[in-house]
Amino acid sequence: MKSTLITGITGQDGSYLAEFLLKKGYKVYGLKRRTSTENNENIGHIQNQIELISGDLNDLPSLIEAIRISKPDEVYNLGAQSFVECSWSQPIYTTEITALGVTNILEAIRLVKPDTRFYQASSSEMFGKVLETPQKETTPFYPRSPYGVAKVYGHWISINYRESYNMFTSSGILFNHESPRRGLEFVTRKVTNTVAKIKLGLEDELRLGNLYAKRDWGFAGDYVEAMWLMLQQDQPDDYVIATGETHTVKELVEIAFEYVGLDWEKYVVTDPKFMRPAEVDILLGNPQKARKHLGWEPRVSFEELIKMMVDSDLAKFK
Ligand code: NAP
Ligand code: G4F
Repeated sequence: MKSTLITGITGQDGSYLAEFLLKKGYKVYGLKRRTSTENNENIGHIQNQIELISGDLNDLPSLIEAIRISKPDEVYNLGAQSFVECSWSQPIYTTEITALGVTNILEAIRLVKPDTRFYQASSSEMFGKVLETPQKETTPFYPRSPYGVAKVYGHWISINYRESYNMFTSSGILFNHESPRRGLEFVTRKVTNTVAKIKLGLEDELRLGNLYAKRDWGFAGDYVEAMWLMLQQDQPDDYVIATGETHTVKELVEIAFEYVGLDWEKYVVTDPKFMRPAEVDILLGNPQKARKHLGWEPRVSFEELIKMMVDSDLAKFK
């Protein structure tokens, strides 16, 4: 039985990946930081099949202990301060977790079990003010937020451990991926959750920032399979994971409102509070390399994704 350690197991991707690896027959360990109130919403349904280890990406001894306990064949480093907007109000914390946290977990692996295969959750946010469209593995980075800068560090330190210590480290440069388990602060879930509330008479407006930003949005359930595939290859490498389609926030809003039979223009209010100091205007990924080498394809379309999320939020409030 293969053993795996997932950091960020309580998050959106961590929960889908844990489900995926359990089905593959893995022994699944999850690193979980201490919180004063329970936040096991995403993993409650599998909690008796996984083992949680208390630790924090900012605390090297706890990571060393987590590697000692789990003796992992594979580590998936999904833990991060992952909300871009928050990275301007908490830039140092974001750097400590999203950037230095990667070195901490790599050091723990190097010291305790250097033959562990390592996945780093890199991000399309690294492309930022894009220097080429569509973006691929060789597109230069131009991050536009403290989060994006931290992810560039995490990406390069993973490559550096591959080259310095011959460790098996692969990074997935994942474009935005969403699901009913997405945090409420991200734009897709904010929209689908508020649309459900408006439909049920629980809310009467949706306040948003930039409606013209474009993102390449896919389904998180599809994307965790790509993470696993990367660690099954003969050689470590980095891959863009995306759908190859881009849509504006406005299109997302239109689809969600139309699905419940409402006119979005009656409810959406633009609020400068949600505008960012520096925006990423367009992301569009080229997943050709993943298609060719991993045999990976996204399955859920943009429209299906939004409808799935609206349905889930409607069911929750009903
Ligand atoms: P998420 O839902 O925000 O989950 C983040 C996870 O990290 C949570 O489990 C969180 O724990 C944990 N975490 C935060 N700070 C930590 C710390 N100091 N020590 C240990 N764990 C900590 O994010 P996601 O959407 O699943 O994304 C997973 C990873 O992929 C992240 O690294 C993200 O930056 C990256 N990524 C995401 C996307 C996307 O579109 N979703 C795209 C590209 C890259 P709590 O539950 O305690 O907060
Ligand atoms: O949903 P978002 O907050 O996601 P963002 O900033 O693209 O970051 C996500 O994807 C990255 C991959 O590219 C990940 F690395 C990162 O961890 C995270 O998962 O915002 C998407 C777009 C932005 O352009 C934002 O300005 O939506 C725009 N937007 C417009 N109004 C809004 C809002 N975003 C949020 N969160 N809230 C709004 O009211």
